[in-house]
Amino acid sequence: MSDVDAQKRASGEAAAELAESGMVVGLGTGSTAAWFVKALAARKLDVTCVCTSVATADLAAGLGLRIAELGETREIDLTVDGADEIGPGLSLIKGGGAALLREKLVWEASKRCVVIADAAKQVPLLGKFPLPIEVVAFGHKTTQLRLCDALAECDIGVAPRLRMKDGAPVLTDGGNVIYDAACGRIEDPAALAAALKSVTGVVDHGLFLDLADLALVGTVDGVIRLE
Ligand code: ABF
Repeated sequence: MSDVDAQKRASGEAAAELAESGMVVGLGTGSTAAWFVKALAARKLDVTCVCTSVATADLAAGLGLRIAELGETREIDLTVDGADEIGPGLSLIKGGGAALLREKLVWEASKRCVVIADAAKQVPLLGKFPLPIEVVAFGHKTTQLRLCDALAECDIGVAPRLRMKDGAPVLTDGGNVIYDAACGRIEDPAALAAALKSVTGVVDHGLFLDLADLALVGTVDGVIRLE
């Protein structure tokens, strides 16, 4: 197992210790979240899980976890999920796994959100990881033009690129497309978030601001807590 995988595993397993029987637990998406799901299942707790993607739902069901749809349970007690970048104030970039919309919906419905990651995800300033932006598929090329204008208004002079796989646009679980904006440096995440959400055709974006309550980061010296 690589150092990065070991760090992801350690952070996921540490997060699994936060769960208790009787809880409603939100399950994130990605390889780090998968370690959490496996560790949670191994604890054989009496929990009900709400999943942030079809992929996570498949993993959780295969491990025997009870699954419910978002909104069909009482409030979510604890959501644990990965991230692509962890910046100042636990500001995050998420969406590398194309699950940002369902992730954000589950996070917004949770009492407590814990982000898990390997050490490389922690950055002094958000933006090196291209910012995922979820866009309605209908007329998305026209939306991309308006996205360029919105980014320019935030002094980010880049053109977001349509995420492709095997020669076709990547579609999210919700049937939308993803544009990735290689911002480089995001000096004012809140301003950028507001500008992106004002663009007709944009469903949401990968800036998770003021949503994480705790980060558990796997490092060479063990798991550190960031609050
Ligand atoms: C998911 O986890 C995504 O939002 C994010 O892009 C991804 C990180 O993937 P990994 O844990 O595999 O590095 O929540």
